[in-house]
Amino acid sequence: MLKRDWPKHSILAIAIVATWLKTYIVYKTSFSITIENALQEFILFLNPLSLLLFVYGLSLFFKTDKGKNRYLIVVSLISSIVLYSNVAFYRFFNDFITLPVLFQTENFGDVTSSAAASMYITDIMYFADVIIILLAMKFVSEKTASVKASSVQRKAYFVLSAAVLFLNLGLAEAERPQLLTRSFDREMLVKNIGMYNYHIYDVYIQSKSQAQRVLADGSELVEVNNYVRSNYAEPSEEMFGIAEGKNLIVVTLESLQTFTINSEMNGQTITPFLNELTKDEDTIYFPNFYHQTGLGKTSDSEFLLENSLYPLSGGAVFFTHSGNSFNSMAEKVGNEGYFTNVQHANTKSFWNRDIMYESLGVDNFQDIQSYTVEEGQAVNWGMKDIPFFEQSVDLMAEMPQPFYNRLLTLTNHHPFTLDEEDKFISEFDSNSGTLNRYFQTARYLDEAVKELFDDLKERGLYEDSVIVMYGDHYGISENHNEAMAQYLGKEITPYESAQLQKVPFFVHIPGYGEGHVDEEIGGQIDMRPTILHMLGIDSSDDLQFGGDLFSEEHEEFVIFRDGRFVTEDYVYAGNVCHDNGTGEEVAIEHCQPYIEQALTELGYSESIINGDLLRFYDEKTGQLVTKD
Ligand code: GP9
Ligand code: MN
Repeated sequence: MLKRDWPKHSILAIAIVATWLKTYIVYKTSFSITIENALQEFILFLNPLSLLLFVYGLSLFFKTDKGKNRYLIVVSLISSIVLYSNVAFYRFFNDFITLPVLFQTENFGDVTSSAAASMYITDIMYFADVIIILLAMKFVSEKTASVKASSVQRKAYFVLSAAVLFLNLGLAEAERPQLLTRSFDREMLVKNIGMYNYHIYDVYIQSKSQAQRVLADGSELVEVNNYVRSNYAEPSEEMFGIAEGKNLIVVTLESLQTFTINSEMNGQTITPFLNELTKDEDTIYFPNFYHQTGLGKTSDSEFLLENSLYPLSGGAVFFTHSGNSFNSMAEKVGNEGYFTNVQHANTKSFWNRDIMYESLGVDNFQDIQSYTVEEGQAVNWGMKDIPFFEQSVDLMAEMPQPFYNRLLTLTNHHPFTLDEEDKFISEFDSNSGTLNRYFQTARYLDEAVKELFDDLKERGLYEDSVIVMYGDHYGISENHNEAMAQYLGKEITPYESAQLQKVPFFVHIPGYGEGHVDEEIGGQIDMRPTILHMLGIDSSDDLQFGGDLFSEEHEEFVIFRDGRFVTEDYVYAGNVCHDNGTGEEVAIEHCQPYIEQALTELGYSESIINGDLLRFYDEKTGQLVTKD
């Protein structure tokens, strides 16, 4: 029946329609793209078309059927691979792929294996268009032997494809003004210009940032420097130098969010030890502290900690700019005679840490090679936190003092699996296994921290140290909103989502005696100045965007990496200005000045990184230097 004469270029038309519809179906089924109105839905539906028309259309230049068919198959395969890679990546990272991630050479193996864990045989459906095109080639015979289109036809065809592109861009511009110049949000890009165009845009942006480094000459720093100077917060007299000469131990609490602290799940306490700390006389606890990480997750939090710069909007800065000059906290305390070290029981190349730590001036990195993982001591991503802390403290006891040592935990990491003997509480009962298990791994992490404190005391390291602990980023993504809503007993609106980006921040100073809960609103960008000042190290000449949380002058304005922000009065999320407290929408004018400032600040930070501008800055004198 199919073997009758079909109109000319039927196969081309089938290919375009098949890939177009498939892409739209994949958008709807495999990503959580928020659609607010019919126009947005229409843009989403339309957006794959322009590029498909263009790229498939190039087949019109082929002289033979065979060449044309081969080309169509190759295009459909490549587009399917691009789309499917995004699906697999999204399942794990809740984000779309950006080019630098693909250059994550060694580490990419680990990340892909994590993404591979969420691949299924039924995923073959993501290649449905390739199959349809193959079938069409087998069963459809086109009317004329010669497939070559006349040049007039071709011209008309490409004018049509350009028209679709302009229609798409026009609608996108109407829907989201300045999308391409201002957007920090990949979802917004995919939603408006489509997955395929987004990747082209991404390639463009990444090449541009490479070019930026080459072209930068340091003059850009003048403006940034003025901005940073005018925002500098004088240290608090009481806290400056409070931990001078002490060892500095910074613990990264993997995926720990503030909603677990001082709360219960089905009558069970989630973090008993950390709860005690919030009331402890030697601890200052910050409940209004936010993570500011992007795609680089843990590594972004490390970047914020070390540099008080924002991580990048696209890709992990640990990968893309590990060759840059930095003025890290490690380097600074190192200059004060500290031995600097990082402990993390994972392969050294993960997040490109081995290379980046060199750039950050970390003296030594104890990776998985420094640990002995006995039978039963590994789960999920690797070594369990309890034996990790135990061995870490042994290693710490050998270090020259004073030291600045960071410990990166791992057990409370997606997919939050544990051995039976490490489950101290039972699972939650929502429809999300991820959230259900998260409470148990968070409880395990809490237990591990308790043992860390004990181990430090046993080893005589505790008294001479200050212990800082922070949650690195969310553990529960928006994919689990329904389950989170069940747990919190309220709907997860964009406002609530922003609140869920709170991560705990603890400053524990043995012998301090004036511990309290500090309600100051802050973020990870503030850690560096806060800590440096506690150690009695001046940071007034540093190019950093954060401020000392203990300072009277600290500004309560936390900018998320994606452009959302929180101030004392407002929360800007989902492009809406909310009252910080009730969550109710308020007039956008209230947020407007902060929207501008957030964009400026993120832009400055981005230009420092992209232009590798710190190579033009002499941190000892606070002066700009003109040559490389
Ligand atoms: C990996 C660990 C976890 O070494 O830091 O990384 P994450 O996925 O949380 O960024
Ligand atoms: Mn992490």
